Amino acid sequence: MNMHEINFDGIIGPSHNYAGLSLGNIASSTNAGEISHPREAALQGIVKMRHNMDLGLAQGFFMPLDRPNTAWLEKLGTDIEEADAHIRAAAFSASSMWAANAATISPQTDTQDGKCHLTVANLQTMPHRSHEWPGTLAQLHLVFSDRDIFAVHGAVPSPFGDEGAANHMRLCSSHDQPGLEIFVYGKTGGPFPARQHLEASKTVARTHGLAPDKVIFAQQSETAIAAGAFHNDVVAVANEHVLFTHELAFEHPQQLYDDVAAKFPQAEIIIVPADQVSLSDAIKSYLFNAQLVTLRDGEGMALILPTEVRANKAVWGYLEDLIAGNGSIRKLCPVDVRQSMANGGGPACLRLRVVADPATIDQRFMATSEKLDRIAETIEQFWPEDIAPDQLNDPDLESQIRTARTALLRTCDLAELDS
Ligand code: SUG
Repeated sequence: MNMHEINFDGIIGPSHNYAGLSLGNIASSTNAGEISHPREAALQGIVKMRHNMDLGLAQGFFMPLDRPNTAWLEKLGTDIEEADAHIRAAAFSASSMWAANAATISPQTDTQDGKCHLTVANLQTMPHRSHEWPGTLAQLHLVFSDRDIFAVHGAVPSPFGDEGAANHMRLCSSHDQPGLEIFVYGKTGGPFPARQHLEASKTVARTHGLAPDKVIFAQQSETAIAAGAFHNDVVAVANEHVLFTHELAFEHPQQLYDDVAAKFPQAEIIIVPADQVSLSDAIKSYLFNAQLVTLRDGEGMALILPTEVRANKAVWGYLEDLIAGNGSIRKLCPVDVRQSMANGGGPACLRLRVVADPATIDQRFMATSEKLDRIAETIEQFWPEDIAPDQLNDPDLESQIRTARTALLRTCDLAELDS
């Protein structure tokens, strides 16, 4: 087996719009009602994938889900024309682009049965995300169809909210070695909901067959959720032996650091102090929603960051000092994902990490430069240029969105996902 960390990016769907659906997600609320640019958004996502491939990283992708979700509206006893505006917007949401919320993954080195386990996230806290999982699950079954290697699980039952890998970190000496899995849950978040429930995290850890001494459950700080860290990956990120975190990310930080040191002594814990980067600056810039990746040939690690970090003096200053030091993080790579960022999704939100042998994946979901060219051409040709929120009841827009997705499925030889 030739194990690698593969980043699967959610291709940004043709219905990408700003409807302000995510309470507790500051960017989503701030940009509610703005005109979105789905074509530009999706192309930004493609450029990010190319960038990461150029760094030598293995890259996959997921198809956007079929939107608007009329089957969901039907279950609610309504349809696109009749639905209340917020329900209509929820049916149109392109939120499956944020693949970090698709599932939680435990690589084969961590599990009792030696398979790579994946649990699709129920995303039940937010109505617009609660209807993603059946479509996502269908796709996971296709991507990871080899039953000898992968075990794909259905969603954790209600009422336990599960938001997938956005609240899960893994520390290991290298990706193909056994890891320590950290599940981060919330209890309260001031005025905002705690989306990841402890019972959901425990369910995933049990279902994946993780050894108790290789698991930590850590509570997200109420202060961080109340400040807009609706997922832990807005305030912390891990890769191999590095945990990079804001000082105020966890409710009991010292306990977490002690647990990590006890269970994984090689850990390099980088704590960003609030007096250097305030929680508010961290959340506005999305500093921690970076992809922390291992570079080839012993060049250390890089942070693939949203370009917004450069505009924030405190954050950029901190980062420049960080890479000048002698820690593992040596390189900063800003990428432009502004269209996604305006809905609270940075570079790390757009990807799901899976440690596996790329040869065991359905190759239709693996990126090549030439395939990304064809996907970009399809996006250029079919994706709406812009969407204003009051356009969502326009039948022409609906049909353009469906035609666009169908065209992409054909481009990727995935017509079987057309429902
Ligand atoms: O769930 N935004 C997403 C952003 C998800 C970011 N993912 C991670 N942090 N991993 C969310 O809040 C906004 C949709 C809208 O407002 O229309 C939205 O769903």
